[in-house]
Amino acid sequence: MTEVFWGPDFAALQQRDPEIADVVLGELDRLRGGLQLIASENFTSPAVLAALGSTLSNKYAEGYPGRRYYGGCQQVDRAEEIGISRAKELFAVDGADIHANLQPHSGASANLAAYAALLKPGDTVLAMSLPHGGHLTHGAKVSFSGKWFTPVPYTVHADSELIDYDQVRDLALEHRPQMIIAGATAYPRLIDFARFREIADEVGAWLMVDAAHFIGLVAGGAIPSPVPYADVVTFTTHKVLRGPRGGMIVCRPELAQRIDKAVFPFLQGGPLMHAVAAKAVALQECLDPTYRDYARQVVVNAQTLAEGLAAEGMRPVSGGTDTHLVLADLQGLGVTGADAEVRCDAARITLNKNAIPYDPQPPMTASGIRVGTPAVTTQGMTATDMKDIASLIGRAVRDTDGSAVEEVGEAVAALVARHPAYARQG
Ligand code: DSN
Repeated sequence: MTEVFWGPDFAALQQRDPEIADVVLGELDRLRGGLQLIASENFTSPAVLAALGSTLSNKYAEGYPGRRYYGGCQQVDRAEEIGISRAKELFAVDGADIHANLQPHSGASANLAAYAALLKPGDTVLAMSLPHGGHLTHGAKVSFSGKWFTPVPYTVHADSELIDYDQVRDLALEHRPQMIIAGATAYPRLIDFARFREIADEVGAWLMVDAAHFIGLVAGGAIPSPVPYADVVTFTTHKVLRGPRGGMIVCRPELAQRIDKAVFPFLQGGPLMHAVAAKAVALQECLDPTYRDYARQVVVNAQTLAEGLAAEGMRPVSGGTDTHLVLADLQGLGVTGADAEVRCDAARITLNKNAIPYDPQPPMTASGIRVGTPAVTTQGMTATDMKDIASLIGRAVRDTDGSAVEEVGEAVAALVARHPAYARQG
């Protein structure tokens, strides 16, 4: 077997660049020493990290397997072919044929590629409003999606805080969008993809599902798949899916060429082949039956966390969650999302402030927090731990003078010590 000359002990990095080695180890300490509750983060496996840190990073491979603009692509072709075939196995529903593209560098790139494949500049896109849980690339004025296209935002219902499907239909009939997007970054509930398909068909629009947040739950069979309903499904690979940082697209086979050409050469040059290989590793991990248990536990944990936060006076938006994330309204405690984020951070609890629907505060202040269970579930935490976490968040958020920081921080340290992330070997 070929001898691998780099090791997992960072010896080469420490010798060559102690400053950056210190950053890498410092980040590992941060991950191990606190609670990681950012809903869009997770802990990738050592196998994924090994593929990421490999010499595949050196290879130029513009094009697709068997059709490259460079020689020497035999091995990277294998990586991409294996990854594509795993993606099809994982995401095809009832044996239906699908196409997969593993090259997008990120979720935003995947979304831009979907726009480029299906639309022309100026076309109208109906998508969820950013302050109601949508994404920058769903029509925000500061993004390509708002500058080069004509966005029409839909919202959640003021009472139920659920997507207002009647409003989506009304807006679709009024504006006749060329594309409708389902999917969000801060929406805790299941999305009715069949309803979106119906509305898209009624007005002759493409249906794109941005599944970045929940595709891992789909992969693990914990929630229904958008694949049978959407023309194109875009997603990131690093959230619940637990792969490397990056993007991916799954689409109907008829759209394969349009999607592939939009990713390369329209939008990107050389693919990141180390990342493509790492995506293939993550997809294989998702095909393992244990991943289904993981995905189910992520949801159970989020539901328990939502109940615990409610008991602490932090109202779960929409009354709870069906997924991996909870959006909690802190107005009842008189604490802003920004203050809560800072107070939790001081006590080693990492989460983010987040706008809630119809938020009276500006986004950098926000009235809510968003928490997710992908990372803590990877650490092996269960519902009992979620109750403790809710109580620790409650104490940190209410800690106006910093007097509880030490005690909460110590309780967090004790909790993560029982469920170590990236546990030391031996
Ligand atoms: N920024 C990501 C999130 O945290 O949800 C979405 O791209």
